[in-house]
Amino acid sequence: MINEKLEKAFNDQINKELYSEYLYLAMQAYFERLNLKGFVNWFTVQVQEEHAHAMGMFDYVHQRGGRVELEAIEKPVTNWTSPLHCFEEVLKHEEFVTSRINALMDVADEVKDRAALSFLDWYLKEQVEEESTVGDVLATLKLIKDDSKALLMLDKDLAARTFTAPVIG
Ligand code: OFO
Repeated sequence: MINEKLEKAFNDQINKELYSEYLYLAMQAYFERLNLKGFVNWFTVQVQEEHAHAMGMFDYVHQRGGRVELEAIEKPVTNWTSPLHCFEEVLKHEEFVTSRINALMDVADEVKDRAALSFLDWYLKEQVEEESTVGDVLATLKLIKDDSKALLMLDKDLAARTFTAPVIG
């Protein structure tokens, strides 16, 4: 049976993962408005990944005999001044999520729940990967500046991203 304090921390993180899904859906809509279909594809995959992250925790809380309490999802920002600005915000958001996963692990540590710590290791590794992937796109966007041809080339690259359902835990 999961400790009550840890159950609450998991529920908070489920909300953050669902917010991530919602934020990236808003970004997907932004790139639809710019007609950059490769970016749209990149965010479509990102949205699916965030949903999988939320559901991984949703299933885990149940598996541990806990109760999932869904809270309201915050309204995301819906506009950005440029693709570069948007990706700066993606990186900031992923860094925030990393800090939340760390905080969740601190609670698991505090209540000495080693099984939860081992489960959350996957999320920690995923955050390292996500920050690195987003950092790469951001670095390219910084090089591109106002070169629309280069932006279209990046758009083409991002069109290749595909979703593979993660095996969590
Ligand atoms: Fe859920 O990993 Fe990004 O936010």
